[in-house]
Amino acid sequence: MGIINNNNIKINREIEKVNGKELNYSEFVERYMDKNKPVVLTGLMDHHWRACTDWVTPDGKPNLQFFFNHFGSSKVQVADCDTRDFTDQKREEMLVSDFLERCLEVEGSAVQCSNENGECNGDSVSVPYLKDWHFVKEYPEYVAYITPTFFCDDWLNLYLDNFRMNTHSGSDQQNKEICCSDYRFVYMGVKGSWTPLHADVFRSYSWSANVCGKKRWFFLDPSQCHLVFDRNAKSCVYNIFDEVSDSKFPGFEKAIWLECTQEAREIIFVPSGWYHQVYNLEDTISINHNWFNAYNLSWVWNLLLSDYNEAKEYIEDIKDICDDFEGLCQRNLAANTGMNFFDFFTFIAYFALANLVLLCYIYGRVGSTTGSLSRVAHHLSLNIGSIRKVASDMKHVHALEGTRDCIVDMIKTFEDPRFSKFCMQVGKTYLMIHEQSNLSSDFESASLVDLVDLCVLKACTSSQIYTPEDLIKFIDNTIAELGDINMESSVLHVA
Ligand SMILES: O=C(O)CCC(=O)C(=O)O
Repeated sequence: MGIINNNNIKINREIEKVNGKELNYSEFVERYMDKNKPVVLTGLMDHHWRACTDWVTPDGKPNLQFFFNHFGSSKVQVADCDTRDFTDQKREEMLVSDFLERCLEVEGSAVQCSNENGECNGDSVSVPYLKDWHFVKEYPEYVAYITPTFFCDDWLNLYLDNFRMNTHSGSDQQNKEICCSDYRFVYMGVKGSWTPLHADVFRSYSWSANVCGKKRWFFLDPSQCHLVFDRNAKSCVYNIFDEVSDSKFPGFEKAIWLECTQEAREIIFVPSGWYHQVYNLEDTISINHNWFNAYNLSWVWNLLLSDYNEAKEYIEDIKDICDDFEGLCQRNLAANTGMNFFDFFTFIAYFALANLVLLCYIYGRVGSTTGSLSRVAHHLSLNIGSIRKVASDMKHVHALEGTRDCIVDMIKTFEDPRFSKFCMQVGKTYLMIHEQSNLSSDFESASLVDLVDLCVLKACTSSQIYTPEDLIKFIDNTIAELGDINMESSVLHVA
């Protein structure tokens, strides 16, 4: 398709739409996740999603009464789509019941959206949009949906189900404020509600499933993202349908967008670093997860590094009068970005350890990594390779050199019941993804010693990891110890 000019933006083509039932896991990885390419998937939201029945009326609208009766007392964040607050919309905390009343008010008012760009006419009643509702955390017993297998290799949520982020960020109060319990959300918005232009938190992937309603998405390939920033590469266009100042955003007109309309029961995969703006064309409920894994881990590290440099530059003038300038930079990074270098390093160290434990398990169980578990072993090797590569990039960062805090103490970690549970969950996830769930009972055990001979791992290095070099050494020693395991070349030969 040629370039269409939609108001002031150029749209090149639509996002591919594929029947998810006709795609297997490795095809999804190869065509979309690894290539960092968006896709709309149909056929993955069957009737076994409780959300698709309980939350929707027979005529396909959000069942407001159901939410009122069952979840009315939940506290949620509601954006006022008409009011900008820096880079986001103004948000207010309120009860779900109050949000639902606002939705009814909007429905009863004269406000109607005149076109599919979400532009409204008539008297302005602010358009409410419930966002970022941690529904799974709040209602763990109510299983509203099953995460499709394509999106299960989710390190972010697996980690946060067992550990907290920001444990190195200062006071407890600050921890409470910053701490994000998970990145699994429900969104609910009336027709005309929308989300301004942004790229996702941590430059993670996201998937977004329409339980009911319809969304229109506009995407910008990461290679073009500089075009929506100002000359200083600091501030980003807020709404691509505003009059965008040519002198402030000189590249904007050159940007070429992709678009798509996502219908009810379709899921969109949003790759890392793609800026996007989204409109609800109808009253819509969606489920939305952010996640990352071996394929986009370097995006997360690169974002942290660039946000850190920016945070540091911002307070450079107080460097000489600040007792702990580096600590302040890290606290600011955690507050602004959601994690700092130490959170991230702890995160990757735990994942490295868990993946190595699981490789030892496979080796101990079947004596090699060929045979039925070979795809799982391949996946674990790929994970370790990706972590090693990122750790290798981290080596050069001054802020992480010679840190005096031990990031991971292996002995203590192996004894920590949270780590055992984490390993079991990671193990079960890969068995499920690679259709080996018949072995899942191995991961019902509460203790790691039932799973693997920890001596192999304990023998590999000193028990404490302080720096990226320590982590790399630990990985290399363990791989060497496991000897003839058929590891990915990426594990062994990363510079
Ligand atoms: O559905 C929306 O309004 C926004 C969702 C979004 O931006 C995302 O999934 O990253």
